[in-house]
Amino acid sequence: MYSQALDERDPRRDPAPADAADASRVLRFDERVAAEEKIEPNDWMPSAYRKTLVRQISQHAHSEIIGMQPEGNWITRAPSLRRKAVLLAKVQDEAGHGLYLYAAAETLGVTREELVDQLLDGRAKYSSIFNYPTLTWADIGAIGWLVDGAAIMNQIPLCRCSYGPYARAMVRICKEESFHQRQGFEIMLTLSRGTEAQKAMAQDALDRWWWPALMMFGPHDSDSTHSEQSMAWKIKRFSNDELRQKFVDVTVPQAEFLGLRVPDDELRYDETTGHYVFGEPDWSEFAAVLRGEGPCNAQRLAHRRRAHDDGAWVREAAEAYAAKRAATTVDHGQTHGTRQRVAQGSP
Ligand code: FAQ
Repeated sequence: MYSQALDERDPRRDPAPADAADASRVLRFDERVAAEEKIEPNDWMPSAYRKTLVRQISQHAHSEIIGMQPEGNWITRAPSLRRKAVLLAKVQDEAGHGLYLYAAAETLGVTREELVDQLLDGRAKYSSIFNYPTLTWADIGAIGWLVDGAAIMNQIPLCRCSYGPYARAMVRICKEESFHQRQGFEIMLTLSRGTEAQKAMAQDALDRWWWPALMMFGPHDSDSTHSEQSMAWKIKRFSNDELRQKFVDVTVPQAEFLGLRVPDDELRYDETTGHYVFGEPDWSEFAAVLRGEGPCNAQRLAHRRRAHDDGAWVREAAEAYAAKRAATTVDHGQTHGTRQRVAQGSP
């Protein structure tokens, strides 16, 4: 997901030390992580730590931006002005989350352009969940309830991530995500207390979004390439399976409250463990979505590329404006400096 340049050592931040010095830096870094100190952009960090952060944060940022599409699809068709205003604000929040996250990734020495290029040319991953279609209004409820619900479960622990800029971005994002989750649940509650047709629509949305929501947490721990190291570095605080279990434990009673059925024949509450036992997601479907073969992968990327091209004039205008301001500041600075020298009697 990251450029070759980042695979190499960054000589400004990660100089080539002698072996002993390198070992002592790693030791100091590990001690700081163990002591729950935040690692900040100018601190020394192992290049593999930097690399995994760029990978995870940029994948997260791309997910927020691509994640605007399934819900954006319903802004013009929301059933009331109130619903429209709320949905518009939510989709706008997701754009903001993407921007905080790109900014956090940039502190690691990668440019936003580079990250966006990786998304647009298909090298970068984004969350599997956003490759499913939103077929009815109930899907907007299901996304808020289940997708934002899963996102919160995964992201609250990221507020304690060892990398300062990512942790701080997550605090704000999580506050907004909890509003999102509640608005989704409220849509589901309204539908499930409505007519038979509305209740059926809510059930159909739960049927289609349940398993993809469970897949959001990533592969089983035994198949997770990065979990062990990311947990040792305190980037991740819980494993994929632990978070998936927490999500199921919290969400099943909510489905019961809604009077909806979770589409899993193996689901049952285990009195002895105090947890729900649940069935196996279709991991071949997950793998296919990651390979770009999900129902909407092609559509999502095509739309993103089109939006990027359409926005070229905005980026050009912003760059021209920034260059003009920089030139004005230099002129102003020289004039000011000259005046100061005159006042001080210097030539
Ligand atoms: N989709 O070794 P692990 C949201 C990849 S934001 C696609 O377990 P890791 C808000 C993984 O990248 C949703 N790929 O990886 C919203 C790796 O491939 P790589 C996004 C996935 O990083 C709501 C490989 O599989 N949230 O919903 C997925 O330790 C509504 C092996 O996996 C975040 O990004 C997946 N589901 O754990 C927005 C949260 N799962 O890179 C709009 C931050 C795994 O080696 C509307 N990210 N892969 O090629 C994380 O917590 C972690 O990155 C995980 C994956 C848990 C997603």
